Amino acid sequence: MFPRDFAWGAATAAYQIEGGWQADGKGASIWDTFTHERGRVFGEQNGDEACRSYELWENDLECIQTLGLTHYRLSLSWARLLPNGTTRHVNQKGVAYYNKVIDDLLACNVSPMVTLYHFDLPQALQAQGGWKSAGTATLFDSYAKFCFHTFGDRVKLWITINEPYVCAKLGHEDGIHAPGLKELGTAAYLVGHNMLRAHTMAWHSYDSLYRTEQKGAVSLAVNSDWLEPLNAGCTEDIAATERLLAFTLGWFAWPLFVTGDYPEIMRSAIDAQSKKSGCSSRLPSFSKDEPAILGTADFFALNYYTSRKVKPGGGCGEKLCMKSDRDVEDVLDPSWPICGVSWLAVVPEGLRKLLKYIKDTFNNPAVYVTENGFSQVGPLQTEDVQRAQFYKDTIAEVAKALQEDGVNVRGYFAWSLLDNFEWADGFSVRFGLFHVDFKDAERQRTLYQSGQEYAKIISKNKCGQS
Ligand code: GBH
Repeated sequence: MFPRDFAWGAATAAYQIEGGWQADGKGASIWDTFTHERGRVFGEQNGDEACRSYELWENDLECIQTLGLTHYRLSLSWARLLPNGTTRHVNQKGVAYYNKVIDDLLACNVSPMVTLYHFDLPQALQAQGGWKSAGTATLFDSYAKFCFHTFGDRVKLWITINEPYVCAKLGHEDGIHAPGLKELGTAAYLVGHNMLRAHTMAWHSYDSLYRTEQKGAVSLAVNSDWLEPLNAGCTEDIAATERLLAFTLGWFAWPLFVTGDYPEIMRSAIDAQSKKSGCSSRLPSFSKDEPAILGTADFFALNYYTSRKVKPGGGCGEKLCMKSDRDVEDVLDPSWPICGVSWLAVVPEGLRKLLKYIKDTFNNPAVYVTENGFSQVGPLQTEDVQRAQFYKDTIAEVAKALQEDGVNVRGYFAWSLLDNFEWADGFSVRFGLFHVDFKDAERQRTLYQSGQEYAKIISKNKCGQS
């Protein structure tokens, strides 16, 4: 059903699994700071220890082998490598840790896909303005070059930034992710802009300094729901759906794949709201003096979890905010089952539709589904029948996208290898293919039924059979 070289993966992120938050000279990140403040995370939990993957990496490697993965997507902790965020001081213990991870993977015939940034900015850089500051993009570029130089002989698939949408909106508008800012209608756009600039600089660095020798590929991972008008025949709902798509997927994918600039729908909505309030546009512009952004993604990296129906609505009183710029409300279809978190309606066919949309809108790029998963709540219950079914159904939709819609899908990464620190939900929400016992000092990992199911799917397809 799948091509021979299809990437079968699972994904994790440094802060969610590693622990060792102060081990061997690691610097603090904004998630260390955020989780140590009261009232930020469910049950006042934090990732100080998490799955303890910093000490127990070899157990993770066993999990990876049990599943038969061909690829493993991990993220590097910027502050573990560069404790103050800059290359002036390199933490060699951190370098050694990731060298071992990468070498062990390759020794087991597993290809690493490496994310440079998955939400965990070094605290030292937050103190200088964080992602609101243009200088952070330049420092990210130096960090990226350091990583290409250090690990790029062995890593061929790179993600610069994971989900800039989430960093920008949840971190700087909603305040529910680190750094916990609620600066309505301004900071998120600035953060998104600097993240795009950071990505672009890093891609150009790779292209000019490393690509010829290392022969890898670099992209940025966008998250997007599949969106449909609440009433298929209603013009207002159709327009609202287009607006929300522009403000989520389009915000980052349009500049990278279509025009080198933000979607027109997004720009004009923000401009109009800004003008009403007598201020200049809150959406920054790309400068002609900077490296071009169009074409700086070597593949399309998509994190898909769920779907929504859309209609006009929103706003936040008199204030300017992203809600009033977007003027949309998204709702769940009552027929969609919900799993362990309220936002995750189970809609496997949404992935197929979104993949087709990406093919048509972004000029048929190579696509990796870099995250997709299903959450469970509660205690050890390794018979996670629903999730096993979810993976079967979702992968069947990916197969249809490949075969019937001709989407150039190159790989699929389940989120996540392990139950882990689920950001504001702490350890209460479990996304793993392996259960992790967080009460156990050894953090015992136990295969869920869904993990078994995924392993079966992989082994059936790996050899290009069936
Ligand atoms: C991914 O984001 C992350 O990359 C990953 O680290 C995380 O573990 C995984 O999801 C599972 O959550 O709380 O109602 O405001 C997926 C995109 C966008 C999904 C924000 C959750 C929050 C909805 N996420 N959304 S709400």
